[in-house]
Amino acid sequence: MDMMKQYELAREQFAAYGVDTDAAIEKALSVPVSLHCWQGDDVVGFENPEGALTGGIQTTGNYPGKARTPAELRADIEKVLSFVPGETKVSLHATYLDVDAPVSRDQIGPEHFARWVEWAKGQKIGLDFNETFFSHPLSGDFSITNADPGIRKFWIDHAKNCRKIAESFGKETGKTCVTNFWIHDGCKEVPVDRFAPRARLVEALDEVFAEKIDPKYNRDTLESKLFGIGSESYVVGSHEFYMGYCTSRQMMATLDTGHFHPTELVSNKISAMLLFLPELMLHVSRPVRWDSDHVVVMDDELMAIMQEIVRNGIEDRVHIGLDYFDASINRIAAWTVGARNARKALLRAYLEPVELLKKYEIDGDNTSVLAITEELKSLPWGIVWDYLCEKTGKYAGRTWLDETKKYEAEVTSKRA
Ligand code: RNT
Ligand code: ZN
Repeated sequence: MDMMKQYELAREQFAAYGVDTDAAIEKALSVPVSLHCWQGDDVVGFENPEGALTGGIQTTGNYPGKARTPAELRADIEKVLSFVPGETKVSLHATYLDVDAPVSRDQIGPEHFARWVEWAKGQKIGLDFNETFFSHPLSGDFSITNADPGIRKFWIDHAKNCRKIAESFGKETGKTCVTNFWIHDGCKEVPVDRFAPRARLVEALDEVFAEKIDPKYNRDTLESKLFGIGSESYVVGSHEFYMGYCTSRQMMATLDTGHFHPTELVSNKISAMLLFLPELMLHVSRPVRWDSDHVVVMDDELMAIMQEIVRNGIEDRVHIGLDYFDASINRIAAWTVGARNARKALLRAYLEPVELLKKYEIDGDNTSVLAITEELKSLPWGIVWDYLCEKTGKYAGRTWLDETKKYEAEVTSKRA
């Protein structure tokens, strides 16, 4: 049966629940999803390609073919973009600067990202940004919260410069940049003084954010973490720390799905936090037993997160970004699987009869809520997804994988 016929049958099945599949497709395509540049080269960046990854994060695997230069990374991202439907942004880290001679992190500016901006304009996509506090000689256990004022100043300058870069991204691309601060600072054992580094973090952040930047161009967000490798006992920027900081400063906070106790769910934090914060950023990842950053799959938590956004109509207040890094499989495929899953989960969320379910719930008809939500799980949403991909020219079904294998044979496998 051809796809159009299949789609028409699927459309009827959803219509029986009062769901308009065409409208769902349009909405699912319109929500921005930010593609993280660091899946392409195992979070190495171009500042020091020989340098070790520090800060308590780790990639495992040595699948051949990672990008070695900004040009290679851009080519790989273009490949991924050709497989991923809908409004997509690209998220850069400060260490992904594109320069001919080394630049110190406290000296970086918009000019060091000019080639990325030109490229983004050509692709008609927006850019997001991340400060890089890890993988640097001055970033051991404590970077911006270091007791040494000189080290603190270095990172404060880095952060201030990054905000100017982010502002330029917003101005140049015409799409608001979201700048994420993830500060790994912490330690293996419980420190005698837990207060002082946290007090220094407040002071440093206040200095970094003292300069107001038009939110049309850049918005800053702060990412908490429970623990990392080597910072098992104490992380300065914990969830409670940023909850307090962001609430008192009315700033955005980032929730990474891997940064909490294994039984805590980010999907259940969104509504609670948005009653006190203006906006949230999500780092959609997949923790396997710990913050392992596995490729995002279509699991219950991914669905629950997208349902929270769609059921509550908070698309404008929640920024969706991907954050994982798998070096054990083809990196283009890793990127594509996760990015397509995020979009697919959004589509599935838009295919729910939300008003109907809310009405059952308010009427106390929990029987219908359970029965209908379970029935919805086996409706032919996969056909609607294939149709969405076909309609946008982004490869229905597994066809993108054949293209990825071709690109591997012709391009990535030839990289030393
Ligand atoms: C680390 C954080 C952070 C990083 C990226 C590379 O635990 O999740 O977001 O993954 O900045
Ligand atoms: Zn993250």
